[in-house]
Amino acid sequence: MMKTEYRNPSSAVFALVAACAIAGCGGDGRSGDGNLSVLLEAEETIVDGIQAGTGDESILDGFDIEFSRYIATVGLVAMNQGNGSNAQTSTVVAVADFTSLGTPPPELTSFSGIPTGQYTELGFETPAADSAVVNVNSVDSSDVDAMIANGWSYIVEGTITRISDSASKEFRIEADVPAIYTNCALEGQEPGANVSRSSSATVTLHGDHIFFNGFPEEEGNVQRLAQWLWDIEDVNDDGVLSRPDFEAATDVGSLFPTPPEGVYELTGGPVSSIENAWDFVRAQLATQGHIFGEGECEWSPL
Ligand SMILES: [Ca+2]
Repeated sequence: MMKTEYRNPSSAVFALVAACAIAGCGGDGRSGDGNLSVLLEAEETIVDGIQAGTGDESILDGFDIEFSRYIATVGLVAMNQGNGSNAQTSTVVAVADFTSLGTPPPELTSFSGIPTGQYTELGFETPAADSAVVNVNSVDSSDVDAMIANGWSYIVEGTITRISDSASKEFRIEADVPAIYTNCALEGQEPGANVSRSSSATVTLHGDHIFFNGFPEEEGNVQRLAQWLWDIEDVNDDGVLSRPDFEAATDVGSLFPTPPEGVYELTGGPVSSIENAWDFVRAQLATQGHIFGEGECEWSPL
């Protein structure tokens, strides 16, 4: 990278600034041989759904979940090599339907000509989209326009099916979830991502947190339950469970029973006080950002 000989220092600085403008790098502007491609990935729960069963990652109370659309905005990747050194930021925000990202995984953004090494602090956001949003996999323009107009980070649509009688209900979650994820790290590896001459990192969205029984720092002991979604009433009688219905579901104690009756623990999440099912959904969506599949990130309060 940047092999051009410059006749004077000011033109070199200009070229570096221009390269950063194209590549989206920032911070102190130091250049190097490092190149990082940041890819988008969906957890298999988004693509394959979540099945009823007794397994560690099954829905334990007898419901199947399928997602027909799982559209999200992801971007504003930021990273540095510790204490802010060699900070790199990307202004790119992408919108993608995570049910159909395909292979190889699409690129969210890239950094070119940056210092190599371990970027120990790495994060990203699920911000409100604006007109500059990059449509990664042909999301319907009507959906993108609605996300921009309403400040939504997510359009999640799917079906919940009760195993006992095969009855089903449709749900559609259109939500503003401007979560900021920081200090992402995959257990067993150095935090963040390593940047070499040709390297990649993966931003992964999970699809099952709205069925978690709380807001655990680690997902190992979590239980997945869906009775609460089934119990929401279609108060506006339009045949789909959506925001007005979730907001009208205010009996938090029966939807998300705490011990000894139930297993929910609603404290410690991104929404300080969960007053209805909509608060619960937004809070859980704000914890779904990961790197490299299962790498956890710290999340901000909404
Ligand atoms: Ca409804």
